[in-house]
Amino acid sequence: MSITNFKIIESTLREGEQFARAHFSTAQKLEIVEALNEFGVEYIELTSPAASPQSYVDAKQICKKKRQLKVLTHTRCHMEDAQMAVDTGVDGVDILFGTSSFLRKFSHGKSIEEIIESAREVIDYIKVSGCEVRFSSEDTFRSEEQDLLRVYRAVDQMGVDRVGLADTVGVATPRQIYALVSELHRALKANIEFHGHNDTGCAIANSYTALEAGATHIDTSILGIGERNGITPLGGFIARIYAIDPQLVKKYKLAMLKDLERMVAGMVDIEIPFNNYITGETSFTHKAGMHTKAVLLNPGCYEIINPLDFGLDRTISIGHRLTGRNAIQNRAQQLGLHFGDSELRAVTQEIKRLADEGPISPDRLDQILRGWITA
Ligand code: HCA
Ligand code: CU
Repeated sequence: MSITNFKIIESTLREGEQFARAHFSTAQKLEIVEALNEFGVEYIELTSPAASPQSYVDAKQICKKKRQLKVLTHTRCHMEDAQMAVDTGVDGVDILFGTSSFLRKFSHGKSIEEIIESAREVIDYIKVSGCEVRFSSEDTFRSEEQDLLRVYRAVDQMGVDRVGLADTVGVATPRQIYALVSELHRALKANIEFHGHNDTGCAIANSYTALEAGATHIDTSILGIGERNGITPLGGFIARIYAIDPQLVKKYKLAMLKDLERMVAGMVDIEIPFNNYITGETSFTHKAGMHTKAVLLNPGCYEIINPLDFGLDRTISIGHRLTGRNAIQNRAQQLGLHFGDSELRAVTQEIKRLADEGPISPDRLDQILRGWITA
Protein backbone atom coordinates (compact mmCIF):
# COMPACT_ATOMS: atom_id res chain seq x y z
CA MET A 1 0.00 0.00 0.00
CA SER A 2 1.37 3.44 -0.88
CA ILE A 3 1.94 5.63 2.13
CA THR A 4 2.12 8.93 0.31
CA ASN A 5 -0.98 10.34 1.96
CA PHE A 6 -0.16 10.07 5.62
CA LYS A 7 -0.82 12.88 8.08
CA ILE A 8 0.65 13.49 11.51
CA ILE A 9 -1.58 14.17 14.51
CA GLU A 10 0.90 15.70 16.91
CA SER A 11 -0.26 15.00 20.43
CA THR A 12 2.46 16.62 22.56
CA LEU A 13 -0.26 18.88 23.95
CA ARG A 14 -2.54 15.96 24.82
CA GLU A 15 -0.75 12.63 25.24
CA GLY A 16 2.42 14.61 26.06
CA GLU A 17 0.61 16.43 28.88
CA GLN A 18 0.06 12.99 30.40
CA PHE A 19 3.85 12.53 30.69
CA ALA A 20 4.87 12.30 34.35
CA ARG A 21 6.98 15.48 34.27
CA ALA A 22 4.84 17.62 31.97
CA HIS A 23 3.03 20.75 33.04
CA PHE A 24 2.82 23.26 30.20
CA SER A 25 2.04 26.90 30.96
CA THR A 26 -0.23 28.77 28.54
CA ALA A 27 2.81 30.53 27.06
CA GLN A 28 4.61 27.21 26.57
CA LYS A 29 1.56 25.68 24.87
CA LEU A 30 1.42 28.62 22.47
CA GLU A 31 5.13 28.26 21.78
CA ILE A 32 4.69 24.54 21.00
CA VAL A 33 1.73 25.24 18.70
CA GLU A 34 3.66 27.90 16.82
CA ALA A 35 6.70 25.65 16.39
CA LEU A 36 4.63 22.65 15.24
CA ASN A 37 2.77 24.89 12.82
CA GLU A 38 6.04 26.04 11.34
CA PHE A 39 7.40 22.50 11.28
CA GLY A 40 4.36 21.63 9.19
CA VAL A 41 2.43 18.89 10.99
CA GLU A 42 -1.11 18.65 9.66
CA TYR A 43 -2.88 18.36 13.04
CA ILE A 44 -2.30 18.94 16.72
CA GLU A 45 -4.33 17.35 19.46
CA LEU A 46 -5.07 19.18 22.72
CA THR A 47 -6.08 17.90 26.12
CA SER A 48 -9.83 17.76 26.65
CA PRO A 49 -11.15 21.24 27.53
CA ALA A 50 -13.21 19.44 30.18
CA ALA A 51 -10.03 18.37 32.00
CA SER A 52 -9.57 21.64 33.94
CA PRO A 53 -10.61 25.31 33.73
CA GLN A 54 -7.23 26.35 32.32
CA SER A 55 -7.33 23.59 29.71
CA TYR A 56 -10.56 25.10 28.39
CA VAL A 57 -9.21 28.67 28.33
CA ASP A 58 -5.97 27.56 26.67
CA ALA A 59 -7.77 25.54 24.00
CA LYS A 60 -9.85 28.63 23.14
CA GLN A 61 -6.77 30.80 22.89
CA ILE A 62 -4.92 28.27 20.72
CA CYS A 63 -7.91 28.02 18.36
CA LYS A 64 -7.97 31.81 17.90
CA LYS A 65 -4.39 31.90 16.58
CA LYS A 66 -3.82 32.13 12.85
CA ARG A 67 -2.27 28.88 11.65
CA GLN A 68 -2.17 26.25 8.92
CA LEU A 69 -2.51 23.17 11.07
CA LYS A 70 -5.86 21.88 12.28
CA VAL A 71 -6.59 21.78 15.99
CA LEU A 72 -8.27 18.75 17.53
CA THR A 73 -9.22 18.14 21.12
CA HIS A 74 -9.48 14.83 22.78
CA THR A 75 -12.65 14.20 24.81
CA ARG A 76 -14.45 11.37 26.46
CA CYS A 77 -17.55 10.19 24.62
CA HIS A 78 -19.84 12.47 26.69
CA MET A 79 -22.17 15.18 25.44
CA GLU A 80 -21.01 17.82 27.93
CA ASP A 81 -17.37 17.23 27.05
CA ALA A 82 -18.14 17.36 23.33
CA GLN A 83 -20.06 20.61 23.80
CA MET A 84 -17.14 22.19 25.62
CA ALA A 85 -14.79 20.99 22.88
CA VAL A 86 -16.92 22.44 20.07
CA ASP A 87 -17.30 25.65 22.05
CA THR A 88 -13.53 26.27 22.05
CA GLY A 89 -13.60 26.62 18.25
CA VAL A 90 -11.62 23.49 17.35
CA ASP A 91 -11.51 22.01 13.87
CA GLY A 92 -12.20 18.52 15.11
CA VAL A 93 -12.98 16.37 18.12
CA ASP A 94 -11.37 13.03 18.90
CA ILE A 95 -13.68 10.93 21.00
CA LEU A 96 -12.68 7.82 22.78
CA PHE A 97 -14.43 4.82 24.25
CA GLY A 98 -12.99 1.72 25.91
CA THR A 99 -14.15 -1.49 24.24
CA SER A 100 -11.86 -4.01 25.94
CA SER A 101 -13.35 -6.31 28.54
CA PHE A 102 -10.96 -4.74 31.08
CA LEU A 103 -12.41 -1.29 30.56
CA ARG A 104 -15.98 -2.47 30.11
CA LYS A 105 -15.78 -4.32 33.40
CA PHE A 106 -13.59 -2.06 35.53
CA SER A 107 -14.04 1.38 33.99
CA HIS A 108 -17.38 2.40 32.42
CA GLY A 109 -19.40 -0.84 32.74
CA LYS A 110 -21.22 -0.39 29.40
CA SER A 111 -22.25 -3.04 26.87
CA ILE A 112 -21.32 -2.78 23.18
CA GLU A 113 -24.90 -1.69 22.38
CA GLU A 114 -24.71 1.05 24.97
CA ILE A 115 -21.31 2.19 23.66
CA ILE A 116 -22.78 2.51 20.15
CA GLU A 117 -25.80 4.46 21.39
CA SER A 118 -23.73 6.92 23.44
CA ALA A 119 -21.41 7.40 20.49
CA ARG A 120 -24.34 8.14 18.15
CA GLU A 121 -25.56 11.12 20.12
CA VAL A 122 -22.08 12.62 20.51
CA ILE A 123 -21.02 11.98 16.89
CA ASP A 124 -24.24 13.51 15.52
CA TYR A 125 -23.75 16.56 17.66
CA ILE A 126 -20.11 17.09 16.61
CA LYS A 127 -20.95 16.63 12.92
CA VAL A 128 -23.85 19.07 13.06
CA SER A 129 -21.47 21.59 14.67
CA GLY A 130 -19.33 21.37 11.53
CA CYS A 131 -16.28 19.78 13.17
CA GLU A 132 -14.34 16.72 12.08
CA VAL A 133 -15.02 13.74 14.28
CA ARG A 134 -12.92 10.73 15.12
CA PHE A 135 -14.06 7.75 17.14
CA SER A 136 -11.35 5.70 18.79
CA SER A 137 -11.59 2.51 20.72
CA GLU A 138 -9.31 2.61 23.74
CA ASP A 139 -7.23 -0.53 24.31
CA THR A 140 -8.16 -1.76 20.82
CA PHE A 141 -5.76 -4.67 20.85
CA ARG A 142 -7.18 -6.27 23.97
CA SER A 143 -10.74 -5.98 22.69
CA GLU A 144 -12.72 -8.79 21.07
CA GLU A 145 -12.50 -8.51 17.32
CA GLN A 146 -16.24 -8.93 16.76
CA ASP A 147 -16.96 -6.18 19.31
CA LEU A 148 -14.52 -3.86 17.60
CA LEU A 149 -15.99 -4.52 14.18
CA ARG A 150 -19.52 -3.87 15.41
CA VAL A 151 -18.54 -0.58 16.97
CA TYR A 152 -16.37 0.59 14.07
CA ARG A 153 -19.01 -0.35 11.45
CA ALA A 154 -21.66 1.49 13.44
CA VAL A 155 -19.66 4.71 13.80
CA ASP A 156 -18.60 4.48 10.16
CA GLN A 157 -22.26 4.48 9.17
CA MET A 158 -22.79 7.48 11.42
CA GLY A 159 -20.27 9.25 9.17
CA VAL A 160 -17.17 9.73 11.32
CA ASP A 161 -14.18 11.16 9.45
CA ARG A 162 -11.76 8.76 11.12
CA VAL A 163 -11.73 5.74 13.31
CA GLY A 164 -8.85 5.42 15.72
CA LEU A 165 -7.02 2.30 16.82
CA ALA A 166 -5.25 2.78 20.12
CA ASP A 167 -2.57 0.43 21.36
CA THR A 168 -3.09 1.90 24.81
CA VAL A 169 -0.80 -0.48 26.67
CA GLY A 170 1.84 -0.99 23.96
CA VAL A 171 1.09 -4.68 23.63
CA ALA A 172 0.49 -4.99 19.88
CA THR A 173 2.98 -6.39 17.37
CA PRO A 174 3.38 -5.17 13.78
CA ARG A 175 1.63 -8.32 12.45
CA GLN A 176 -1.39 -7.72 14.63
CA ILE A 177 -1.52 -4.11 13.50
CA TYR A 178 -1.27 -5.15 9.87
CA ALA A 179 -4.07 -7.68 10.20
CA LEU A 180 -6.54 -5.42 11.97
CA VAL A 181 -5.85 -2.26 9.97
CA SER A 182 -6.16 -4.15 6.65
CA GLU A 183 -9.45 -5.64 7.74
CA LEU A 184 -10.84 -2.26 8.78
CA HIS A 185 -9.49 -0.63 5.64
CA ARG A 186 -11.54 -3.10 3.58
CA ALA A 187 -14.63 -2.80 5.75
CA LEU A 188 -14.90 0.96 6.38
CA LYS A 189 -15.21 4.23 4.48
CA ALA A 190 -13.61 6.32 7.22
CA ASN A 191 -9.91 7.12 7.38
CA ILE A 192 -7.89 5.16 9.91
CA GLU A 193 -5.73 6.67 12.66
CA PHE A 194 -3.22 4.75 14.76
CA HIS A 195 -2.05 5.66 18.27
CA GLY A 196 0.70 3.45 19.63
CA HIS A 197 2.30 3.26 23.05
CA ASN A 198 5.92 2.25 23.33
CA ASP A 199 6.01 -0.07 26.34
CA THR A 200 7.77 -2.78 24.30
CA GLY A 201 9.59 -0.53 21.82
CA CYS A 202 7.21 -1.27 18.92
CA ALA A 203 5.51 2.13 18.58
CA ILE A 204 7.36 3.29 15.48
CA ALA A 205 7.23 -0.08 13.72
CA ASN A 206 3.55 -0.39 14.56
CA SER A 207 2.81 3.11 13.23
CA TYR A 208 4.64 2.40 10.03
CA THR A 209 2.91 -0.95 9.60
CA ALA A 210 -0.45 0.72 10.16
CA LEU A 211 0.31 3.00 7.21
CA GLU A 212 1.34 0.04 5.07
CA ALA A 213 -1.99 -1.59 5.85
CA GLY A 214 -4.02 1.47 4.88
CA ALA A 215 -4.04 3.86 7.86
CA THR A 216 -3.65 7.53 6.99
CA HIS A 217 -3.17 9.33 10.31
CA ILE A 218 -0.46 8.67 12.91
CA ASP A 219 -0.33 10.10 16.44
CA THR A 220 3.06 11.28 17.65
CA SER A 221 4.51 13.41 20.41
CA ILE A 222 7.80 15.25 20.56
CA LEU A 223 10.42 12.87 21.99
CA GLY A 224 7.56 10.39 22.45
CA ILE A 225 6.44 11.85 25.77
CA GLY A 226 3.18 10.49 27.18
CA GLU A 227 1.74 8.13 29.79
CA ARG A 228 4.41 5.78 31.19
CA ASN A 229 7.24 5.65 28.62
CA GLY A 230 5.13 7.33 25.97
CA ILE A 231 4.09 6.91 22.34
CA THR A 232 5.51 7.07 18.82
CA PRO A 233 8.11 9.86 18.86
CA LEU A 234 7.77 12.48 16.12
CA GLY A 235 11.48 12.28 15.25
CA GLY A 236 11.59 8.48 15.17
CA PHE A 237 8.51 8.33 12.99
CA ILE A 238 10.03 10.87 10.60
CA ALA A 239 13.24 8.79 10.52
CA ARG A 240 11.27 5.67 9.61
CA ILE A 241 9.42 7.38 6.75
CA TYR A 242 12.53 9.24 5.50
CA ALA A 243 14.36 5.92 5.24
CA ILE A 244 11.66 4.69 2.85
CA ASP A 245 11.83 7.84 0.74
CA PRO A 246 13.08 11.26 1.85
CA GLN A 247 10.54 12.90 -0.47
CA LEU A 248 7.73 11.67 1.76
CA VAL A 249 8.83 13.95 4.61
CA LYS A 250 9.97 16.93 2.54
CA LYS A 251 6.65 18.55 3.45
CA TYR A 252 8.02 19.14 6.96
CA LYS A 253 10.69 21.65 7.98
CA LEU A 254 13.13 18.94 9.02
CA ALA A 255 15.89 21.27 10.18
CA MET A 256 13.55 22.37 12.99
CA LEU A 257 13.35 18.92 14.55
CA LYS A 258 16.30 19.38 16.92
CA ASP A 259 14.99 22.74 18.13
CA LEU A 260 11.50 21.36 18.69
CA GLU A 261 12.98 18.55 20.76
CA ARG A 262 15.29 20.82 22.72
CA MET A 263 12.43 23.16 23.48
CA VAL A 264 10.16 20.41 24.81
CA ALA A 265 13.01 18.62 26.63
CA GLY A 266 13.68 21.88 28.46
CA MET A 267 10.02 22.40 29.31
CA VAL A 268 9.60 18.94 30.82
CA ASP A 269 13.10 18.77 32.28
CA ILE A 270 14.52 15.76 30.47
CA GLU A 271 17.72 15.11 28.49
CA ILE A 272 17.59 14.11 24.85
CA PRO A 273 18.91 10.51 24.84
CA PHE A 274 22.35 9.98 23.24
CA ASN A 275 20.79 7.42 20.90
CA ASN A 276 17.73 9.44 19.97
CA TYR A 277 16.50 9.05 16.39
CA ILE A 278 18.31 11.59 14.16
CA THR A 279 19.11 14.16 16.86
CA GLY A 280 20.92 12.00 19.43
CA GLU A 281 24.43 13.14 20.25
CA THR A 282 25.92 10.07 18.54
CA SER A 283 23.35 9.56 15.78
CA PHE A 284 25.89 10.48 13.09
CA THR A 285 29.16 9.58 14.78
CA HIS A 286 31.24 7.01 12.93
CA LYS A 287 33.97 5.27 14.86
CA ALA A 288 35.48 1.96 13.72
CA GLY A 289 38.20 2.22 11.05
CA MET A 290 36.24 0.21 8.50
CA HIS A 291 33.23 2.48 8.90
CA THR A 292 35.14 5.75 8.81
CA LYS A 293 37.07 4.72 5.70
CA ALA A 294 33.86 4.05 3.80
CA VAL A 295 31.98 7.06 5.19
CA LEU A 296 34.79 9.39 4.11
CA LEU A 297 34.40 8.08 0.57
CA ASN A 298 30.61 7.91 0.60
CA PRO A 299 28.55 8.59 3.76
CA GLY A 300 25.73 6.49 2.32
CA CYS A 301 27.80 3.39 3.12
CA TYR A 302 26.75 3.66 6.76
CA GLU A 303 24.05 6.34 6.78
CA ILE A 304 20.48 5.93 5.59
CA ILE A 305 19.68 9.44 6.78
CA ASN A 306 21.62 12.47 5.57
CA PRO A 307 22.25 14.64 8.63
CA LEU A 308 22.46 17.74 6.44
CA ASP A 309 18.74 17.37 5.65
CA PHE A 310 18.13 17.94 9.36
CA GLY A 311 20.61 20.79 9.75
CA LEU A 312 23.06 18.43 11.47
CA ASP A 313 26.61 17.23 10.80
CA ARG A 314 28.33 13.90 10.96
CA THR A 315 31.33 13.27 13.20
CA ILE A 316 34.27 11.05 12.39
CA SER A 317 35.66 9.81 15.68
CA ILE A 318 39.42 9.31 15.46
CA GLY A 319 41.14 9.24 18.84
CA HIS A 320 40.47 5.65 19.90
CA ARG A 321 41.95 2.17 19.56
CA LEU A 322 39.59 1.16 16.74
CA THR A 323 40.72 4.04 14.56
CA GLY A 324 41.94 3.59 10.99
CA ARG A 325 44.49 5.08 8.63
CA ASN A 326 41.96 6.79 6.41
CA ALA A 327 40.36 8.73 9.23
CA ILE A 328 43.79 9.83 10.44
CA GLN A 329 44.89 10.82 6.95
CA ASN A 330 41.71 12.80 6.53
CA ARG A 331 42.30 14.71 9.76
CA ALA A 332 45.93 15.32 8.83
CA GLN A 333 44.84 16.81 5.51
CA GLN A 334 42.38 19.09 7.29
CA LEU A 335 45.35 20.30 9.34
CA GLY A 336 47.39 20.83 6.18
CA LEU A 337 49.79 17.97 7.01
CA HIS A 338 50.95 15.42 4.53
CA PHE A 339 51.89 11.91 5.59
CA GLY A 340 53.55 9.41 3.29
CA ASP A 341 52.35 5.85 3.38
CA SER A 342 54.83 4.51 5.92
CA GLU A 343 54.51 7.58 8.15
CA LEU A 344 50.77 7.16 8.13
CA ARG A 345 51.04 3.52 9.16
CA ALA A 346 53.46 4.42 11.93
CA VAL A 347 51.40 7.27 13.36
CA THR A 348 48.27 5.11 13.20
CA GLN A 349 50.04 2.37 15.19
CA GLU A 350 51.20 4.93 17.74
CA ILE A 351 47.71 6.41 18.13
CA LYS A 352 46.24 2.93 18.61
CA ARG A 353 48.92 2.14 21.20
CA LEU A 354 48.26 5.35 23.12
CA ALA A 355 44.49 4.92 22.82
CA ASP A 356 44.70 1.51 24.47
CA GLU A 357 45.06 3.59 27.66
CA GLY A 358 41.85 5.49 26.93
CA PRO A 359 40.30 7.87 24.39
CA ILE A 360 42.50 10.65 22.97
CA SER A 361 40.86 14.09 22.82
CA PRO A 362 40.66 15.85 19.44
CA ASP A 363 43.18 18.49 20.62
CA ARG A 364 45.69 15.91 21.75
CA LEU A 365 45.23 13.96 18.55
CA ASP A 366 46.01 17.09 16.52
CA GLN A 367 49.10 17.66 18.66
CA ILE A 368 50.31 14.13 18.00
CA LEU A 369 49.82 14.56 14.25
CA ARG A 370 51.60 17.91 14.15
CA GLY A 371 54.42 16.59 16.37
CA TRP A 372 54.93 13.58 14.11
CA ILE A 373 55.65 15.73 11.08
CA THR A 374 58.12 18.01 12.87
CA ALA A 375 59.75 15.12 14.75
C1 HCA B 1 -5.68 8.05 27.17
C2 HCA B 1 -5.96 7.04 26.14
C3 HCA B 1 -5.23 7.10 24.83
C4 HCA B 1 -6.16 7.53 23.73
C5 HCA B 1 -5.75 7.28 22.35
C6 HCA B 1 -6.70 7.75 21.30
C7 HCA B 1 -4.76 5.66 24.60
O1 HCA B 1 -4.59 8.00 27.73
O2 HCA B 1 -6.54 8.86 27.44
O3 HCA B 1 -7.46 8.66 21.53
O4 HCA B 1 -6.66 7.20 20.19
O5 HCA B 1 -3.57 5.42 24.53
O6 HCA B 1 -5.65 4.81 24.55
O7 HCA B 1 -4.10 7.95 24.86
CU1 CU C 1 -2.25 7.09 24.61
